[in-house]
Amino acid sequence: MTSIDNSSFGKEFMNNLINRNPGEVEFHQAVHEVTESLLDFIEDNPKYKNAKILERMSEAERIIIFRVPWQDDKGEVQINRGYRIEMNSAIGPYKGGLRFHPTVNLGILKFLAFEQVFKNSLTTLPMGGGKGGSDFDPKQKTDGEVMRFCQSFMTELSRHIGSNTDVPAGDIGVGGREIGFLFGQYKRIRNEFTGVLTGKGREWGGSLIRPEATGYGNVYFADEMLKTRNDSFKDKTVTISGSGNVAQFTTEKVTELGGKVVTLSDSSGFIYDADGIDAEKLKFVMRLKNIKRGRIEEYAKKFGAEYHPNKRPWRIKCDVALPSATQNEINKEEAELLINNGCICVSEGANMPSTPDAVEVYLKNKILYGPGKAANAGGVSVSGLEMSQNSLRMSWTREEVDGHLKRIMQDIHSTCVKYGKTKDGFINYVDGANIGGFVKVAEAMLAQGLV
Ligand code: NDP
Ligand code: 2IT
Repeated sequence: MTSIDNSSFGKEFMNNLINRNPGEVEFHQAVHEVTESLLDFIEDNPKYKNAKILERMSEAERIIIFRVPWQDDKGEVQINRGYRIEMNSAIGPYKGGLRFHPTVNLGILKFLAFEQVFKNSLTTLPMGGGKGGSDFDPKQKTDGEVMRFCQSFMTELSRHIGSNTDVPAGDIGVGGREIGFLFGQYKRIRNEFTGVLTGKGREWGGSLIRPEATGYGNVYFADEMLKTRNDSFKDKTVTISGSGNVAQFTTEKVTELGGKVVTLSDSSGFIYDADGIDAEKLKFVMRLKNIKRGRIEEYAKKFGAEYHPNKRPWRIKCDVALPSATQNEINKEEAELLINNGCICVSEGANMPSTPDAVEVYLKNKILYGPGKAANAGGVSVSGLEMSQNSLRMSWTREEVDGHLKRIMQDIHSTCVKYGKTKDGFINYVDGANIGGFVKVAEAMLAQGLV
């Protein structure tokens, strides 16, 4: 397999990308990974190379950056920065979440938007890719402050989005509460009730299973990977990071399938509960995180579990690891620790949680490794189904949506096998997802001319 270091096209392409996007290290990382997978494929298919498809895909169609002024409860003026990256609309309207977190910057949102294009293509649904957000930190803010921020953010964003143009959703720091405030302001400004956001409440156009979809979808995907080795979640010990939307519903589905989840985390540390986080304990986590908005440390106090401040859970022995917090949260040493402790499967609920040298460790050891753009595509898939239901002015049952989600995750798995199976039978899901996601978008771009 050709790698960037021994391909003149690859080296020149990456050098140009880094020079044109200085300092955006996460964006460089995401493009580098995809390019490694695509080099041979592009050489074998000169039509993509001649039309400079990869060069065009790594340049956003449009980027919007704007001021978000708002007033806190003390009456003090606050200023944040808002963004929307409209990355690629070859196969459908821009689609992807909004992240509210103090670390948000242009490079992080560009990496997320770039990955989203491939992910959305893999879902089989007609969605282009985008991402947005703000450096606003919802933690320790009152509901009133979050509402005023969301209203100000949407006052500008509303000119750039629409149900056939760009359809944002949630991501880190953006859940049901924020989507509600954003939707209310959009409706007021544009005077239209449309499916302009997904992740809405079920009383006002939201889809059943959307809150569960990313976590459930990742477990369905990991289950498909396990099946290729005649294995399942039954009696597996599972480590999970994060304790937000994705981590919570991942825990629920793993437990339902007979696995035992022993860790959860937040940005302050992780908890280790050797007895397993069962349905009752998960209810406590959901109340703690979604209503009280407290710290995971409180779990350890309540249930007498271990709490490890400022640490990540990867030192804990497990069979399956499901990172569900943030990017670059597993490094090379942690990947080695996982494997030395007997881990056979890593499936990513978060976007790009493993550093490139951690991924190298997984592939070298031939464990089952599901990269985020395939494994966590269940969230945006049910967003796509929410858009369909909004267009039809109908809503489907839990069973119907869950059935679609399962089928989509199986289809994504098959696509990864189709493009990622190597001669010795090993499935390289990284190559499979990158090539599988690329083809549909590249063909659409070729058909649409120089756009
Ligand atoms: P939430 O905001 O609900 O939860 C995020 C969790 O991750 C929290 O426990 C948070 O801890 C922790 N976390 C966030 N940033 C950091 C950090 N820098 N270091 C350590 N811990 C951190 O977000 P989601 O559950 O929605 O998202 C989690 C991941 O899943 C993200 O990578 C997101 O991009 C990805 N994803 C989400 C989808 C969705 O549908 N929501 C779809 C596909 C992927 P704390 O509370 O302390 O901040
Ligand atoms: O990273 C992701 O796929 C998401 N945050 C969900 C995007 C969406 O539009 O539902």
